[in-house]
Amino acid sequence: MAHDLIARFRRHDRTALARLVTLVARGESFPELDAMLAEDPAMKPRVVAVTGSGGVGKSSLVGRLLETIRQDGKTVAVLACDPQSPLSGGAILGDRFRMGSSIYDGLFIRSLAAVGGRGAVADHLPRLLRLLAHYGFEVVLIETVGAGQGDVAVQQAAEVVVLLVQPEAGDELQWEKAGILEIADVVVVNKGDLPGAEKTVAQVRGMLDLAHASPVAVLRASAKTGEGVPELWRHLQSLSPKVVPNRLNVSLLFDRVAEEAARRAAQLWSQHDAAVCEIVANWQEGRLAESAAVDALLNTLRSHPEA
Ligand SMILES: Nc1nc2c(ncn2[C@@H]2O[C@H](COP(=O)(O)OP(=O)(O)OP(=O)(O)O)[C@@H](O)[C@H]2O)c(=O)[nH]1
Ligand SMILES: [Mg+2]
Repeated sequence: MAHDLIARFRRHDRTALARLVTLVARGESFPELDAMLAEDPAMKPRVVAVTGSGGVGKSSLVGRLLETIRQDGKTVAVLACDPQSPLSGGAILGDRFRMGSSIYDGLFIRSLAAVGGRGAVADHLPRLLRLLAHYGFEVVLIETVGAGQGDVAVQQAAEVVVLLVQPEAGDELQWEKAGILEIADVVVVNKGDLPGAEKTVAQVRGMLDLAHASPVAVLRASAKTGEGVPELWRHLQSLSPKVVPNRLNVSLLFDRVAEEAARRAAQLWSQHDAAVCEIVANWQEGRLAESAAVDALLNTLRSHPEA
C-alpha cells in the first residue's frame, strides 16, 4: 500500500501527490516516504513566500502570479498557510478558475488551513517542500498571514520573501517597517490601481534607504488588473541563488542532521554499544533528564566516527 503510493507518486500520479501532501502536512510518515525524501530531489524549486497583513491582496496576487508562471511554461505548487481564508482553486483564481485552459496542468493548489494549525504546518514545511521538489515542481508559492511565529518559520523556509503593502497604508506601513527591514527580499505595493500607490512606493523606498538595508526592490502591481505581475515574476527570476540566501537548503540540511543522528544512534543501540546502552538505561530509569540524554548521545556519536 505505502509502496504503491510512492510508486504512483514517482509516476506523477496527482492523487498520490495529494495524498502524500496531506500525510506530510500532518506530520505522518512511513519508511518508504522517509527513504524517498532522503534522496536528492530531482528539482530544486524556487520557493517564494508571499506575506502581508490581512486583506492586502495576497491570495489575489498569488492567483495572478501563478497564471504568469504557467504561461511561462513552468510548473507551480501553491500552499496557503492561512487559517482565515481556506483556499481552493476557486478562491484564489476567482472567475478565472473556470477558464479551463492548460494553465491547470502543472499546477497544484493546497490550503493547509485545516491541517493541525499554522504552527504545525510550519514544523512540517521543510519536508513538504522536499516532497514537492521530488514531484518536480519548478516553483512553490506560499501564502502566509504575515504575523506570528509560524509565519516566521514559513518565511525562513522560503528562498524569497515578497511583502505586500497597500496604498495609503499610513500607520500600518509604520508597523510593517520592522517586517520590511527584517524579512522582505521584495516589497510589492499591491492595489496599484488605487490612488496613492506611487506615494506609498516612494515611502517604502524611503524607509529602506534610511535603514541602509541591502537592495530590496519596491515594485507596484495590481492583482485586480494584472498590471506589474509579469515584472514581478521577471524580478523574482532575476534574483540569483548566489545573492539570495538559500534558506530551503539550510532547512533540508538541518533535517538531514537530525535523521542522520537518529539513524546512527539506533544503529549503535542495536549493536549493544556500551555507552549508548548506558545512556538509554539511565534515561529510562529516570536518572538522566531527556535533554541531558540527548546531549550525551550526541557526544557519544561524535566519538564513534565510524558508526
Ligand atoms: N482594487 C484592488 N483590489 C484588490 C487588489 N488585490 C486584491 N484586492 C481586493 O482586496 C480584497 C482582499 O484580497 P485577498 O486576495 O483575499 O487578500 P489576502 O491578503 O489574501 O487576504 P487574507 O488572506 O484574508 O489576509 C479582495 O476584495 C480583493 O478583491 C488590487 O490589486 N486592486
Ligand atoms: Mg488570502
